[in-house]
Amino acid sequence: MAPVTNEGPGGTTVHRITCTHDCPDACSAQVTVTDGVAVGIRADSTHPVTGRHLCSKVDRYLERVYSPDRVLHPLRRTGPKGEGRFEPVSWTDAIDEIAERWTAIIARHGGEAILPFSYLGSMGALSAFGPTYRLFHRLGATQLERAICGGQALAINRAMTTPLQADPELLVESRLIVCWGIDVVSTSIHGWDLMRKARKAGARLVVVDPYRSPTARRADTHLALHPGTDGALALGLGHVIIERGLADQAFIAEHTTGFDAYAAEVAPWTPERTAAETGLSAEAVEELAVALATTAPAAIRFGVGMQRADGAGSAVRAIQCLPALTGQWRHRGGGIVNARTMGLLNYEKLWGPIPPTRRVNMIQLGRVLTDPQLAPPVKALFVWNSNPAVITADQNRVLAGLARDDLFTVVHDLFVTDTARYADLVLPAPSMIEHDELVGSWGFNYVSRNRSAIAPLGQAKANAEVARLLARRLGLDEPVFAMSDDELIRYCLDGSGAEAVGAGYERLDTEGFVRVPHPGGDTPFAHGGFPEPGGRFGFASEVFDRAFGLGPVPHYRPPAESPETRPDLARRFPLRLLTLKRPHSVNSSYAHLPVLLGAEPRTLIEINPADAAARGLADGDPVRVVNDRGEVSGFAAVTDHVARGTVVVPFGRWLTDGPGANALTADRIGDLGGGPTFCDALVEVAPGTVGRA
Ligand SMILES: Nc1nc2c(c(=O)[nH]1)N[C@H]1C(S)=C(S)[C@@H](COP(=O)(O)OP(=O)(O)OC[C@H]3O[C@@H](n4cnc5c(=O)[nH]c(N)nc54)[C@H](O)[C@@H]3O)O[C@H]1N2
Ligand SMILES: Nc1nc2c(c(=O)[nH]1)N[C@H]1C(S)=C(S)[C@@H](COP(=O)(O)OP(=O)(O)OC[C@H]3O[C@@H](n4cnc5c(=O)[nH]c(N)nc54)[C@H](O)[C@@H]3O)O[C@H]1N2
Ligand SMILES: [Mo]
Repeated sequence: MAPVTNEGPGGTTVHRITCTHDCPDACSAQVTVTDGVAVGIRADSTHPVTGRHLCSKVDRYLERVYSPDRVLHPLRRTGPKGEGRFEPVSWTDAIDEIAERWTAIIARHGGEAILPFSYLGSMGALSAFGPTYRLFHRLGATQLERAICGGQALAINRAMTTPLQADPELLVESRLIVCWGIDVVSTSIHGWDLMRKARKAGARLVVVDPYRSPTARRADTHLALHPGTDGALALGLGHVIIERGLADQAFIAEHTTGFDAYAAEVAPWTPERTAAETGLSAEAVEELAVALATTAPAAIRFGVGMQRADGAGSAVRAIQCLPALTGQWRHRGGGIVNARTMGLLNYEKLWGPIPPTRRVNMIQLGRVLTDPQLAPPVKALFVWNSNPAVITADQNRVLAGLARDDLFTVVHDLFVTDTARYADLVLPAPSMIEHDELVGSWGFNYVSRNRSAIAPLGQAKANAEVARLLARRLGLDEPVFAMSDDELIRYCLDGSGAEAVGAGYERLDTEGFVRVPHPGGDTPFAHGGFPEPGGRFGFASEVFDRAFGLGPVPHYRPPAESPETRPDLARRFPLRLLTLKRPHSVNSSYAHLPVLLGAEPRTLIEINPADAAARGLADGDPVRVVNDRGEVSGFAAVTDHVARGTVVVPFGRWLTDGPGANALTADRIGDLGGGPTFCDALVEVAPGTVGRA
């Protein structure tokens, strides 16, 4: 089916749209439009991954599109920052004001006084990585390090150049699937469909997760380790596999280097020591090790969830050692599956040359905005595709920064988010069905092209259009700023990796989405071909050492804040914090809409029965979660889904209920790749006062 078909009388049309939410599934949906109004959305079952259903959010996407809260024209602040009082202003005036303020700031403080801040509110090529990047490159603005989401694995894959990944769709052939720090049932429901198929054919599912997540509840085995101790588990598994003579000696000899150094590293990680560090039993560690070595094909699907602790990068590398040790790369459906880079599209062409300006990590926005020593100071903030007031670390510091009267803040969004409430100007953005896009997928091997199904609501303008308007007003005359969306899509695809594998402009325009071959085929590393010298996997990897300076062999790096590593802190804050995504929202998107608020009207703090009893707390009691960084109010949900000593705070709620999960998180950067430590923090739970939450 072409992206648009006429469906009979009454001017009804059906449009194929690939979802641009920040999600691995990148689903294909059909939007029915009558008289210019979208009246229905359903799964496009011709898409092999999407199949017959959408997720609970996109099923109700039209509530988002036509929400009474949509920003429909530019707004200028009339009250104090944070209060959210605005008046309408024209696009011309808004663009003029931005250009004048930026020009003055650049003249006085230099381009680095401007900070662009974005993430993946839309993961479309034009919206996320498009001409907006180029605009800020041209202005010599400060650069943003965007490592907030799985930055550790991305950095390792970048250093190695070829990611260590099997085709995710081959998981249906696996006999053993280990979901390691991923809650597929909530965060990749179509990935879960594949796992269900595998299980129907007899596969076993093991989940490694400190929380009994919806996925863990459905697993054959759930290993509830302490947060941030994944590296110890991975080394402990290696220990047992070697100790029991279960390593694939032929694969190791032919396709790897540095085995002896790795064997020496894992030698002290006996099942007992691993158990002591992770909180698991020695038997559980031994059992999983034997299963990984003796079941074929076995695949480890590791997620972003395990990349929120100080040692997560080292843990990822230790996990990467396991399929090389067991020779699982020999088999279709064996090895590792994780987030992929959307590298088939020529985003770099859109960005243009990157100037040698300073870089700041988005995780440290609060620190950057409030640091009196920073030279030059950040005087202008431009936010698109993101809601930093909610999603980045150390929320109280972020809010203090956003409240600065001398900071000129512009927020481009569909809604007046918590961040937008602090903006001087708010610009209206379109939903994913209101503009053209080129969409990669970070979960599966697909490339898609969207044509808008309906006209933008009100005066909404897409990110690329805002970049064009600003560039024109600022006198930047590069060809990219003169290209229409369609021309940008063509430009991005011309000579791209996508085009080389058959997903060129014409075909994408006709077919909507194209499945592209998995790099390296069905068994990319069965015969070596690893992205290291000699095509051999480096148990002791010079590439890894050179990139990160952590030594060639993965070491265990414990959590930065745990009762063991910070006994001083644990005397006041004895509980380990998990800040978890919600099944019915995408990060902070939907958190103000009935989709989420219907499912979770209140902030629920999940706590183990023993921990609740020790604090005199009963289910439903008002509680406060506290540490030195902040405080979150909510209601106790007493449940054995969380282990004793751990507490769960929901991530993504808006400030309507008071501070959210990130009021408790540290802006500490983890061991490599600039990754976050959102699930590496100590807290205490205390009785709260009724009312607020
Ligand atoms: N419904 C929904 N879907 C989403 C999103 C959403 O917000 N809602 N967000 C999207 C985005 S941006 C992303 S990155 C993906 C993320 O999707 P996932 O990769 O599934 O990551 P999370 O949901 O953050 O966490 C998954 C699990 O990791 C566990 N975890 C936390 N810390 C640790 C640890 O130290 N070790 C281990 N082993 N496990 C740990 C958590 O308890 C949680 O159950 O989902 C995407 N899809
Ligand atoms: N404590 C804690 N913090 C976390 C996490 C966690 O698990 N725990 N997860 C982290 C992860 S993995 C991620 S990816 C980040 C997510 O952080 P963000 O990417 O900031 O995610 P959202 O909160 O969904 O904000 C996206 C915003 O973009 C807007 N938007 C959507 N489409 C468009 C568009 O076309 N144009 C414009 N201009 N705006 C648009 C949406 O309305 C929304 O307000 O959060 C991170 N923060
Ligand atoms: Mo993410």
